[in-house]
Amino acid sequence: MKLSKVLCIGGSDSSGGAGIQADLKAVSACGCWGLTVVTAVTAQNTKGVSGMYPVDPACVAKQLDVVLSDIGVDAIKTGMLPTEEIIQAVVKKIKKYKLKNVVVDPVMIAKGGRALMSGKARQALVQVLLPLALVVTPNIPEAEALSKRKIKTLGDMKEAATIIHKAGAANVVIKGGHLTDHKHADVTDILYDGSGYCEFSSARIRSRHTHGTGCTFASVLASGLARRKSLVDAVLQAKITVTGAIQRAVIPGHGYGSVNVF
Ligand code: PXL
Repeated sequence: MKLSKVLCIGGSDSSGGAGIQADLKAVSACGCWGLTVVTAVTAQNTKGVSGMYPVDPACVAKQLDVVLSDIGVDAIKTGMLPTEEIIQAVVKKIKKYKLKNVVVDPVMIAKGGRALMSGKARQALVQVLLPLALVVTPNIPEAEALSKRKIKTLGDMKEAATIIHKAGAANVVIKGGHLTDHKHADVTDILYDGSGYCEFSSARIRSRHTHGTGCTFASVLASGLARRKSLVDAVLQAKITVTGAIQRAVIPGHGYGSVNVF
């Protein structure tokens, strides 16, 4: 069988729940081969992030060159990109190697509130990385930051998706888990492709043990694309997998638990 390869570009989470550790677990659960380019090392446990150390952009560029010149990839997923210089390095290599199936998870803030990206990096993400994305996967706070709009309802989510699409991403998935509009018992994620919306709903699971949901979602989505699923099928698979992973969450420490993809 052909090996489907997914390159995960992001930060290390020493607690094992999010970041490239979550990415590798998700990609492996999907039967794909995961490759990693580390952009930052975080020192964190289940109670929060206590240190954040960006990697030298030249080191990011070197990791990308060596894997892409030899191994090649079927899809890539970006997560934590802490600085503008690292984003520029990633963008340069996406262009150099003409990478397709680019999934951008616009990681901005950790669950405990710690910023994982500088203000300048946010701007660079919108200006130079979003235009290269096949799909971008913000949660509600990230979609609010990207669209500069408050999101309270499903209608607001749809409006924000059109704004983020206009900013350059070919397709936009907004995940509804953080929606405060608790009129609905369901969590609805939306996919907007520039012409229409697809809605993906599941029953809300009330849990605080959700560390790693965003990384897992985007990695399963990238794995689906690597395996040549349609975008709609890959998003559906991501939704189903993350919902199950929240139900099976593990609580390895004394704070928040993490999703469990296996
Ligand atoms: O879930 C976002 C995320 C991504 N990458 C790293 C993280 C986190 C959240 O804590 O630590 C490395």
